[in-house]
Formats: sequence, structure tokens, C-alpha cells
Amino acid sequence: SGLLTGKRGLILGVANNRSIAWGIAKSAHAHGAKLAFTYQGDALKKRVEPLARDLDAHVIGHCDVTDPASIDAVFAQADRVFPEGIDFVVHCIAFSDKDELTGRYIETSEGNFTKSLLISCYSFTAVAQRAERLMRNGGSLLTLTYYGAEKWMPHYNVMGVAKAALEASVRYLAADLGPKNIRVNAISAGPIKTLAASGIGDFRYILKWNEYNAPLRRTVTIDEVGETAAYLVSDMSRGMTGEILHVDAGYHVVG
Ligand code: 0WD
Repeated sequence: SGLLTGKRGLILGVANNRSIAWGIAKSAHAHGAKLAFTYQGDALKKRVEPLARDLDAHVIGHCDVTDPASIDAVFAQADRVFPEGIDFVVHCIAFSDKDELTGRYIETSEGNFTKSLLISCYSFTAVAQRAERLMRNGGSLLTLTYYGAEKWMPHYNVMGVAKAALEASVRYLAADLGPKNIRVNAISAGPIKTLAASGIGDFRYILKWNEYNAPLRRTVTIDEVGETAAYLVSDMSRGMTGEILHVDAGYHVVG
């Protein structure tokens, strides 16, 4: 039997077949997990439904994390499709106005600051609140972060600030949920060409820079992030919580 046989998980943030969430879903499925997906709006519904079918996953509906009622609805539906409870949740959601992912951080508007932090950081805490109730036998929460949380990176701007807050929230959530045997970790992924990444200024240059400078002399794939995610939501990592693991071809040791 597989690493995740008997485990049930919710995956938030599949937009298309380039999404990191999709890499994670493929790997979790390959290791035997039963999955449920959400999508954001009707435009993505059409993309997410066939992907879910490929992995024999439930599609449990629209989720816009700026609307607390929609998060509640998703977890109510998760409770229906997985009456035995859930074992893991993977959060692969971030947003910032594209116009502010270029140029200087100092120009960030209050409106976009608030929205970016709400969607890219607070939503993970909002998800953890609901997941806690469905993780009756403990569980694992996982989110995605980036090196721009630790160091200045060109164009990453308010997302760097949001990811720093997200990484801090991983530690606080880990402390809150540890007594219930719910673990909270993050993967700090190297740059990957996805829909969200295409909004970041000079992204192609960032990919090249990583290729030339990372110890492994390449970038990483969604499948590689997926394999590490499978480990983090499995019992193999049961002694770990509050951790940020870099899956970045080693870039963080040189950057
Ligand atoms: O280089 C990269 N691609 C990296 C991404 C490096 C390191 C980390 N990450 C992170 C991202 O910041 C994000 O947290 O990985 C996570 C997944 O991002 P992704 O796979 O790069 O991007 P994408 O496939 O676009 O998925 C992000 C999705 C959204 O897609 P779009 O592009 O339509 O914004 O986040 C979802 C949405 O599906 N999303 C929301 N979901 C619910 N409610 C919302 C929202 N309000 N806003 C965005």
C-alpha cells in the first residue's frame, strides 16, 4: 500500500495543469490519497473538473477565500464527502494586483496591501480554523511560500511581505494545533512558470537566474514540489511541524 493510502485530503488552488497544486495532487493521488478539489469561479471550474476526474477526486465547489461563507461551505461539503474526517489540507493560494508586482515596494497601495495579505496569508489561518474541526485524528496542513519572504527579490514586493507573514503564521498555527497532533508546514518552492507567476515582473529572467546560480543548476518542477508535499502530509514526516522546507534546487544557500 502507498504512503498516503487511507488518507483524505483537500487541495485548494488548482487553476490549471501548470499549478503547483496540481503537481501536489498528482503525487498525493499516486501515493494512494483520496482527494477533493475546490476551484475559484466558473472560469476555473471548466479547467478543474477534468483534472479532478483524472485523479478520481471530488470537486467540492467554488471557493473564494475573501468570502468567509464560501470557506465555510467548502468545509461543510468536505465533511459530507469525507464523513470519516480529513487528514490533510494543501493551501496553494496567493494573489496581488499585477501592477504592484513590478517596480518599487514603497508604491504599494493600502487596498492592494490589505487584499494581498488577506488572500495570500490570512486565508491559510481561516482554512486552519475550519480544518481543525474535521481533523479528528490529527492531520497535516501545508502551504506554499517563496524565498522573497526571507530576502528582498526584484518585483516580488508586497508578496514578499505577505509570504513573510504566512511563514510566521505557520509557526503560530503549529504551536496552536500541535496538542491536537495537527502539523503545520510550508514548502518554499523555487520559481516555476505558472499562471500566478506570469504576473511577476521579469519572471523569465528570475527563472534563468535560478538556473545559472542554484546548486543543482536548474529550476524545479511541480512534480518535485509534489513529492515533497506528499512526504509532508504523510506519517513519514510525523515528527516535523512549524517547518519551512526549501524545494528550490538549493538556491537559498547562494541567493
Ligand atoms: O514560482 C512560483 N510559481 C511559486 C509559487 C514559487 C513559490 C511559491 N509559489 C506559491 C504561490 O505564491 C501560491 O501560494 O505557490 C502557490 C500556488 O501558486 P501557483 O501554482 O504558482 O499559481 P496558480 O496556478 O496561478 O494558482 C494560484 C491560484 C489562483 O490562480 P489565479 O492565477 O487564477 O489567481 O490561487 C487561487 C487561484 O486559483 N486564488 C484564489 N483561490 C480562492 N480565493 C483566490 C481567492 N480569492 N485568489 C487566487
